[in-house]
Amino acid sequence: MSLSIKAQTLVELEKKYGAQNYAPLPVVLSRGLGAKVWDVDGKEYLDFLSAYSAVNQGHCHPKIIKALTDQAAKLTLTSRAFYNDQLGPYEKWICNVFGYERLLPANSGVEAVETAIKLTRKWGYEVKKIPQDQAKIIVVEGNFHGRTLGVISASTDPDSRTNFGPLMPGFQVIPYNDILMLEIALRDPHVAGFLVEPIQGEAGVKVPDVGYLRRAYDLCKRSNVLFVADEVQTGLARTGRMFACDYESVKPDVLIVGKALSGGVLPVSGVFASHEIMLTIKPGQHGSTFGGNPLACVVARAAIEVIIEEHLIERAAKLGEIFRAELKSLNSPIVKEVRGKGLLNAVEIIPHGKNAKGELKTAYDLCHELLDLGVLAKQTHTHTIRFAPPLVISDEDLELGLKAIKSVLTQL
Ligand code: IF1
Repeated sequence: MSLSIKAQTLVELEKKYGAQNYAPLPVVLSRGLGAKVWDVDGKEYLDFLSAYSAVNQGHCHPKIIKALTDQAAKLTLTSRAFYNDQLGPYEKWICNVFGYERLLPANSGVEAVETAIKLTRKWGYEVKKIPQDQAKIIVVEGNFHGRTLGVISASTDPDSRTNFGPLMPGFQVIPYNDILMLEIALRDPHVAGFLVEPIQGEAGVKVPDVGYLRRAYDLCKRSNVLFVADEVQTGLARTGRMFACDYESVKPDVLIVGKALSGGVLPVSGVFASHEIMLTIKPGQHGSTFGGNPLACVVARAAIEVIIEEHLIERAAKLGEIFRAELKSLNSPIVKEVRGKGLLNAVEIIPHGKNAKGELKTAYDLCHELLDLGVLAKQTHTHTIRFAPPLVISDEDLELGLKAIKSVLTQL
């Protein structure tokens, strides 16, 4: 489908003036509400990406927007050089909701991950007494924790790391979903933490074996190592629980939250931990200009209230079962696997047919076909399409989206 002049003009501006660190699908969006977005020509789409699970509450949720606009007219940012009237009440409220003693507020997801890494190392030196500069953090193959130099140093994806060196030492990589390898890695007395996504998002929605998280947590406790969960993408009702770790009643020592913490309205993230862990960072040892700003506090509280008030946890669990069952029942010859939890799902396809260039079709080609059918989805790696609609999607719209996805998956 070719773009209109209006859309093409906007694309050209990005191509001419912007860094080219993305290759977006050929669609130019201008409005969103709930599970729907509209392009500049008024065409309607169902959003099956949710900005990578940042829009769990749906686009422009009225309650969140009202919280944003009311506070924006009062006070948006003071810096942490002073107190403000929103941060303390927000910290108390959200720590109570999530069951933690303390919050370190941040902005982007990767900033929260970097903060968690610093916190884990600090605890390692000052509580576990690991020799200076010897602290290690265990990570897993296929991890994705963001794009800053610290976390790409843990990455096993060449696209994330090549020619960004020298990288940061102190990470030990083991296979995902491999308890024996974790047990062996934990024998090293210099390990401070184990950083892991409860379900690997970018790796293609890789769900570990039942019991993996629980056994990993228990092994960490036995080795006096912090279990650090990156729930930036899996958190906040996306997988059918408030956090994916809840499926195994695992309460991470350090919990990293982002994306839907603001409902996609502005960057809000945070790190949750106990007094003992959190208070290893003293005044002047960490911070950020916007971290804990009053606007973020009121937006985040509204975003979490929406999840609770609209029962989005249960909704994600219910709709996710329907979604996976309907795709599995297709028995499509081009579907290798349907996997996920709640409304974080992915379909791995078998290359098939021919695209316009006469090459074997990949997930990218199917995403283009879905675009023409009014469904926005994005491939992750060559043969996997992630499907993650806003959790507020109606039953009818889920069925509409499924109809388009099924038609693309059953074409031969
Ligand atoms: C991009 C991927 C998803 C994340 C987890 C931390 C972060 C992310 C588990 C960092 C961010 C985003 C980054 C965004 C696309 C998207 C993504 F494809 F890159 F890998 F979701 F899977 N932990 N994921 O998924 O959070 O700093 O971005 O707020 O880089 O294009 P951030």
